[in-house]
Amino acid sequence: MIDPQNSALPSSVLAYIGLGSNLHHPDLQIQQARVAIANRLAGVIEIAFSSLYTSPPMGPQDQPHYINAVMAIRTTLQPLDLLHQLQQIENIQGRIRQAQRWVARTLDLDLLLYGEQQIHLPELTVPHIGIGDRAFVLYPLQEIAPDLTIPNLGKLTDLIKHCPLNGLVRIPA
Ligand code: A4P
Ligand code: MG
Repeated sequence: MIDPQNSALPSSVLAYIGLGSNLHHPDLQIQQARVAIANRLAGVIEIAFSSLYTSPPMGPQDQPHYINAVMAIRTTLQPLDLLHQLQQIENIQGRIRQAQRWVARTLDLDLLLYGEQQIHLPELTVPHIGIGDRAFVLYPLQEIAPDLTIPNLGKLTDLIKHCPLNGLVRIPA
């Protein structure tokens, strides 16, 4: 559960990251990314990490099932700096960017929430554009932050009521 009083990083912001992978041992990709974010990024500490979940691909169906998880962090990084650090971790883990959206990838790191901020930049939209209707984001979020309210969208519990599982399965630890 999230401890809002956590003060290990003064003046930090509580942010949420969505992790996804469906290539080259997805569970290991997620684990490796967790370590990179929590242990190797200056100005970031891990607050909570959900179970792993598996689900069929959203988008083109000719690709493997995904493994997803969400992570809560506290960070002193500004949103764009955090995004760039996450993209660098994607690149290190062999992410190949293609023109076509939603194709198979070794690692996708999405900045889901950054405090209560709403950000509309060419490079960065926060809350993440898909946060309100993706089972593979909402259900893991519910596990680590059941009382969460998402700017502009409302309570997580209400969003979940309107979001079928769509084949999402939690993987026991
Ligand atoms: N960008 C804007 N806002 C953000 C943000 N909040 N977080 C920009 C991260 N990036 C953000 O992303 C494209 C551009 O989005 C970036 O250059 C960044 O500046 P990308 O990761 O390069 O490409 P993408 O992931 O293919 O596109 P997109 O539209 O971000 O896709 P999503 O929403 O990430 O979805 N099915 C299952 N079951 N599980 C999944 O995790 N993921 C996707 C990708 C498709 N199907 C899936 C899953
Ligand atoms: Mg993405």
